[in-house]
Amino acid sequence: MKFELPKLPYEYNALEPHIDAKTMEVHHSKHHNGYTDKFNAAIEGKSQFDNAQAEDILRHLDNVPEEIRTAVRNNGGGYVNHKMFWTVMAPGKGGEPSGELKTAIEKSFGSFQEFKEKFSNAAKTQFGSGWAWLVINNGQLEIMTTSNQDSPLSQNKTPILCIDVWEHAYYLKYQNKRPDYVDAFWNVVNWEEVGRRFKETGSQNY
Ligand code: MN3
Repeated sequence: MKFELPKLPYEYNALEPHIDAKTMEVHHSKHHNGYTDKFNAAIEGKSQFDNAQAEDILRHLDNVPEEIRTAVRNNGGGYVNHKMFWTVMAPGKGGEPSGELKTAIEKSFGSFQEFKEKFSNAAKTQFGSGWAWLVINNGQLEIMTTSNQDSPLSQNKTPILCIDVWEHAYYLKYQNKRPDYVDAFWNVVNWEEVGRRFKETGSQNY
């Protein structure tokens, strides 16, 4: 196997009560595992991907052979998106960003509260399955959504925060109430990790 399902950096029940253990277990061991297997199956035997990072494959979807491009877009996207999602959450987190990221969010959105409302709204109103993102686009912070498992990387944007709004991410606990799940998500956002990602890619622009 080329790409491996990453271990969660915490236990399945660690994000309770905001995200329940059963959802985390199914989401990681079934859904994320499924994307990982299908991604590996899609690129099997394609030696041009032997030393490639999954993120780089998504950055250059045009270079992926047409007959596997859709499979790579969907399952490679699912692989990479979830890998990031697990790291931007952690138990006992939430609160607000600090340092350079805080300054950048205030500069871009007016205040942390305004950012939070705008991001929540994007997540709550994304029609059907998809993701909401905070990305760096040409040095600027932006909120965006994608459908299915599409990655901002494929649009030359670098994600630093994301929320999965597929029903499988919340249905067991929240049923049809996606807004409640989005509101609960703020209690588990790992701002240290988001700040680290920001520093890595975009902080020089602020
Ligand atoms: Mn998911």
